[in-house]
Amino acid sequence: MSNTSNTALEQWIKEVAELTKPDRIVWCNGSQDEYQGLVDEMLANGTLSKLNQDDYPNCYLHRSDPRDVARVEGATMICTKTEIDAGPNNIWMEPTAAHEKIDAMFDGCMQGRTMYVVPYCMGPIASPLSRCGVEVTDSPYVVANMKIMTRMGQSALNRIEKEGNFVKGLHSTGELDPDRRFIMHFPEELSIKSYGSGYGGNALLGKKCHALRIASYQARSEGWLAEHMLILGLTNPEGVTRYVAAAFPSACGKTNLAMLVPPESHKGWKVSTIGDDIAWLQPGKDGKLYAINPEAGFFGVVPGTSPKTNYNAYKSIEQDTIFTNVGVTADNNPYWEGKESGETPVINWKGEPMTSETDNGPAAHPNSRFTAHATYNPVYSPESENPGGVPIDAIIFGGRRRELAPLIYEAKDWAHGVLVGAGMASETTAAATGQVGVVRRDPMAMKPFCGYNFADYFGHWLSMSEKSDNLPGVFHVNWFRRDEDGRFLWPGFGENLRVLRWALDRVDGKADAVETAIGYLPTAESLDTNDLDIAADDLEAILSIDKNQWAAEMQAVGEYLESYGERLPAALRDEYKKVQAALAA
Ligand code: GTP
Ligand code: SPV
Ligand code: MN
Repeated sequence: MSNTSNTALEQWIKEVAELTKPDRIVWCNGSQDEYQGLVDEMLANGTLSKLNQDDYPNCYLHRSDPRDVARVEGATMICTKTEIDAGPNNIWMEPTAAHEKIDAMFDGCMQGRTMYVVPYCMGPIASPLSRCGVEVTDSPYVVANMKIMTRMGQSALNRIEKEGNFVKGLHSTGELDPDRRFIMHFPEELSIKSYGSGYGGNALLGKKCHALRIASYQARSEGWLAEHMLILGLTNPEGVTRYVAAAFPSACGKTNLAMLVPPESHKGWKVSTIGDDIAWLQPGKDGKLYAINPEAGFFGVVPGTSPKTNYNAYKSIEQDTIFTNVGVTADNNPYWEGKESGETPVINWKGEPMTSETDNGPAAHPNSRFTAHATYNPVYSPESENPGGVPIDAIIFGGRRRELAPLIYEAKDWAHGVLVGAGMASETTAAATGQVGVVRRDPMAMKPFCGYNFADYFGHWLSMSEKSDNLPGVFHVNWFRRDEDGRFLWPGFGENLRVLRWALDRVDGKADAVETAIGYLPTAESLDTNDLDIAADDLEAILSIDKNQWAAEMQAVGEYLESYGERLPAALRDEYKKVQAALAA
């Protein structure tokens, strides 16, 4: 009996089974019973443990292998036929050699295990902007996470059978040996092969592998954008809602901004969440860019989540949540740094005892994550299900910069906005293995996620102005400026609403600005600072630029862009030269 009317899918599953030799094949239907069955199985074999079910109903803890806690950019590859198509921004491997290398690892790797076939849809099932995939995995943890993070199971399979096409993703946790770990992408074949990791971005193939690396490649040829962006709705006291998309690098504030709670001073304002990590944007008939969130859940950074910093995330993870790599209290509640619940951890994320917060810490791994369904967010927007997406009025780029970048500035036009995105830099975080806190170039927050040559990607961004005559305003923000003692100059979190308001007022032509060489900055009066707790000289520092520092920065941006060689669009070169000239004037 066949499991699907799609013969390509049936055939591929047969080939994969012949290679990996599982004991059993399970086609996932996405039901709640199926999810509970997987959870029970993982509770029985120790992959999950129960948290306090009174305080945290249906919440579970997963402790991963301590060597498998983040994305591995050094083992992530783009395997296009020619190296130049992957670009200097990616690690490239020739496709035939890549298949050979990773298939040798997959050979027989599922012996004694179950192979799960997981059809999923990225985006609302009924949306023409959505795309489907099938992930084959031997990890029940991955299946359970995919159930929360995507529209998974029968409804996705139905769409695949109707449409015919899907992205193929093959995954095995293998031996979890860091030396035998590869995340390979074959954009020309619309396929992904991931071996040796169970961690989110490496293993939940619908997310970064499909919705960003493969999708960005498809988007280029089809005229849309697949971006590492949150999408939020901002409703003013008059009840008018506008939509904003924002690209910040990993662990730089997307989830927090997407769920923002307006401060006391902003009664009547409301933020609602469409998405917290990925946006697919496409020009609509009216010339505006429309965005959908391809995901259905949050795979968010746990540490730092408190009722004060991110109340809505805190509420989202009080039930039906999978916690990965957090600590535990004596009451068997999940514990993490910055929870601010007055609790004390007794076991750290590795399962080792702790006698106090500082003994044998941190309690939670800095990249510990929660997996929670989007609808638990108190400010979840039903517009997340709108098949047509939401119209975007502003695109905001941002990074973690202790110096240099002001609180906000506006690009002068679309092409300048592309430069602002392409020139982004940010301090590295625990979301990927490697050193933390080092400033690196991270164009559009897509350095780890663009499935093709960045030079072509910048060209594609520039070309959107030919496809759409009502593009969003483009801005750059920085919540992370610090003084010499490391203190943040800007209070951030809820107060970021003031910055969003300024951006939308600029789009509407309602806010004043100072023109500088790098773009438009708020005047002291145009940014609402009523009831804001900030020292005058701190405010002054984040609302101004240092020309000498910026001349050095633009020199570095120019050198970085020129490293892409002859594929770099001439229009982007013109843009950075214009800014350099303005800084020199
Ligand atoms: P990924 O899921 O990795 O893509 O990350 P993300 O961009 O969604 O990051 P997230 O919102 O989880 O934020 C990561 C860290 O930034 C947390 O430690 C937050 O507390 C911190 N953060 C977020 N917003 C602000 C802010 O406005 N000010 C300051 N100082 N820190 C912030
Ligand atoms: C990120 O690292 O940007 C994340 C987490 O959002 S992961 O899914 O692992 O990519
Ligand atoms: Mn992310």
